[in-house]
Amino acid sequence: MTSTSRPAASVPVTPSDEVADALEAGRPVVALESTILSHGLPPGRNLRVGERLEDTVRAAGAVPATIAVLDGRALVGLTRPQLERVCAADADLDKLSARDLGPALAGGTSGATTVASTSVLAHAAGIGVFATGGIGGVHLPAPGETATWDVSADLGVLGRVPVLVVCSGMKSILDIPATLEVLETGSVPVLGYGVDEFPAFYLRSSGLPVPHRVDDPEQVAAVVAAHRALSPSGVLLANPVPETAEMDRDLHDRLLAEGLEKVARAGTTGADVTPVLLEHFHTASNGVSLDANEELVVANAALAARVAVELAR
Ligand code: PSU
Ligand code: MN
Repeated sequence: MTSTSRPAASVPVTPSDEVADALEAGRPVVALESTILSHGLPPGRNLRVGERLEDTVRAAGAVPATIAVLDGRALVGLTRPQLERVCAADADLDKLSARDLGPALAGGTSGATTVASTSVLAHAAGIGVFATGGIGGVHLPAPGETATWDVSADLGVLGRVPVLVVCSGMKSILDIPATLEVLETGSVPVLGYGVDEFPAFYLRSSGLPVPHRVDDPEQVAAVVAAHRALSPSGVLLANPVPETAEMDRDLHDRLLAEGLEKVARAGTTGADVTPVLLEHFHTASNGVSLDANEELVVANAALAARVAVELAR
């Protein structure tokens, strides 16, 4: 079974014809998110990456379904003009988390979907596998604080929506140990792909042990199938950034310290924190972090497609 369950006719998602046909026939489908394109990558580059992700999924034998909300419609599988609209320099799309979907659909507005909202819409459409770059998590406390309430909705959704999310860990701009604890609380299995240490987005390792190691797509599919038979939560598959694209650790640590200072100085909070930090990395590293981001998300799309193919057997 590749899909989690077929949506009822009343579910307000609009699959493209290609995605609807694939789901109907039980062929593998991989969901892709749009926030990484609209808020995580610069215009121009984002469209090329969006296309490359879709091509990568196809090359591995699955159908890509990039998800976004346009004019109040939750689109599952974008046409080329729709993808261009999401990636346009003047798109000015909202960043829609899961709680924002109802207001956006009812109000006829447009927005890009995060890991949380993409997971919800993928599941509603009957898609069980989703590839992204890095999930959101528990943010680091502001200077002088000891804790934060800024915990990404991505974590709560993983705890209640049965979608396999393939990522390169959580962004290294987060409190990784705290995020792993919250995933445990949510009963989300965390799998390391070919590694014993949990990856950290731009870096291959966070230094923290991964709870379970898997080494091939067949093994991932077996774990997902067994988990789904027992539990309603999602599964997190962490695939480290390819070695050739990993960032230098010293450069990474310097940019992270600078970025956090910038966020604190500007008083940036909530949904704006992640895009501001990513943008700082991309400009201050002269694109080194952009290359890492592109290569890791492409690798995740390829792996997600291979797992979706296995699950559809
Ligand atoms: N992966 C990337 N770039 C991104 C994101 C993921 O490589 O921009 C997005 C995802 O949509 C994720 C969001 O859900 O960042 C997390 O935002 P927040 O920390 O505000 O929850
Ligand atoms: Mn947040």
